[in-house]
Amino acid sequence: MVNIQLSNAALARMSTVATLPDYDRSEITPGIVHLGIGAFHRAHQAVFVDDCLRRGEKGWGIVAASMRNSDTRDALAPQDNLYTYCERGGRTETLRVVGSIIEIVVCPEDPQLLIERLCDPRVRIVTLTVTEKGYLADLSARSLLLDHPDIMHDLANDEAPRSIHGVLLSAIKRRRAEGAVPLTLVSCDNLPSNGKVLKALLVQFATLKDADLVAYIADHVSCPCAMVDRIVPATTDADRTNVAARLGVADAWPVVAEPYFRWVIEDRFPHGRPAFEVSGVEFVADVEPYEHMKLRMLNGAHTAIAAIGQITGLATVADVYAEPRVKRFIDRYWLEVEPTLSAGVNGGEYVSGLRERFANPDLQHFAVQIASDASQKVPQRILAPLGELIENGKEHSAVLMALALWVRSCGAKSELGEPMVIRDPAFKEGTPVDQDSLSSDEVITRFLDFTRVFGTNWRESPKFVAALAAAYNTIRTHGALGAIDLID
Ligand code: CS2
Repeated sequence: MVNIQLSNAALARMSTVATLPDYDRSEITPGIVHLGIGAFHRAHQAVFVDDCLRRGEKGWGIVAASMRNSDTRDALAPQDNLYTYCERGGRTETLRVVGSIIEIVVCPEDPQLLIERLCDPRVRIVTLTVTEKGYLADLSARSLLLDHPDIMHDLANDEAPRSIHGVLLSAIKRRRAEGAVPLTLVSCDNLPSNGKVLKALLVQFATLKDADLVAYIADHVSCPCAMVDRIVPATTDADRTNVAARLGVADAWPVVAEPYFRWVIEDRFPHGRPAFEVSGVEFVADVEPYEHMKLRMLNGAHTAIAAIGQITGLATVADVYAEPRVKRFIDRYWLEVEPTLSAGVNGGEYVSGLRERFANPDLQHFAVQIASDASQKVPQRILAPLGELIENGKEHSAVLMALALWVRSCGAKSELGEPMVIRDPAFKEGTPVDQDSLSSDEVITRFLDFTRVFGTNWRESPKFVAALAAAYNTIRTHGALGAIDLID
């Protein structure tokens, strides 16, 4: 049992098993505000910022914000916001204590403090990982959910914004009045054209709340698109125990990730940025080809694997992917999707990497985690390539099957007869379908009425409706593994 806790003071006494911050943390000043401090940020962007601080770029400390609850702040504040980044793959594990987060604020507790931090003239960049649902938007229509309580609240009130849009608009307005440089906003969420989407939503929000800011945002607030790639499973208690045993100090919330990473960003930072390229971050003129490849190949396959895990009771990606029928199916899936990728990216090379990454047995990446909020992931991951394949008359049985698997994974029970755990509030509100009491055709008809996923076009195609119902029916009849095995 380890009873010393990670902190600045503890660093001096720690063993050399981990790489420790080799810079004076008291000299670091804020340059970035991050919205959405989850494990992903701490295993990706915060590590690259830590690299910059190690190289002496002291002006890029991160003030991180939670947009929802205080869990991360409560865990990390007693440890001076230090935490362990644990890189796991190929039977090796390296530990690194990351010092780049200098403060954590909790928006619902004190939104004005967050706005204060965003208005610090030294801050020039805001990064975001608030997940798909954090944009409070119908993403296919690139339009705000105007009936969402947080949007309604933020449109009507100035004092205590709840949404990213309310918070950002308040900060943009105040910075402009105070003469601070405009912020550069970098969405690091898994959305196609994430920077463009963020900007369009902010402009829409400003049009409704403060029309005076519309032109300013359009002309001065840069929102580069970014593609982020690293698999970061949720931390488990076993991870905490393991990290504490190796470090010799307790860490309330370490993060675990695979060695692979990629961060491709459009280089539009008019007011400066850290020299991330030294750490291997790629700056390009157009992110779209990379983001298409990643969303469609990695995330699409992830969503299919997660659905199979949910249906069959296989717990982790590695468990599901160890099943030869799944490997074959996912290979087929990638083969079908590849023609939808832009020229200039190497889909084949990416796929070879994915085979290894999905098989990584050291990552406990649970299907239920990836399946969460699936209704907000399916459109960009599966429906987008499926639509293009159908339109171009290309083979798409595996992609269609992935969609049917998602539908089946929203049923009440798994194939083991256990209640399905569905963490997808938007889906639950939108489509209360009792699959067991309906025919396959009826289930699909009901699903296709869920327009936030499907829009209105898919249900208009009788051929597609029948094909999806047939794929879904195969899963009902033969089970998930049996159904994917039937694809020739
Ligand atoms: C996953 C992603 O949970 C999910 O939806 O597909 O978090 C995935 O692990 C990352 O995008 C990998 O970069």
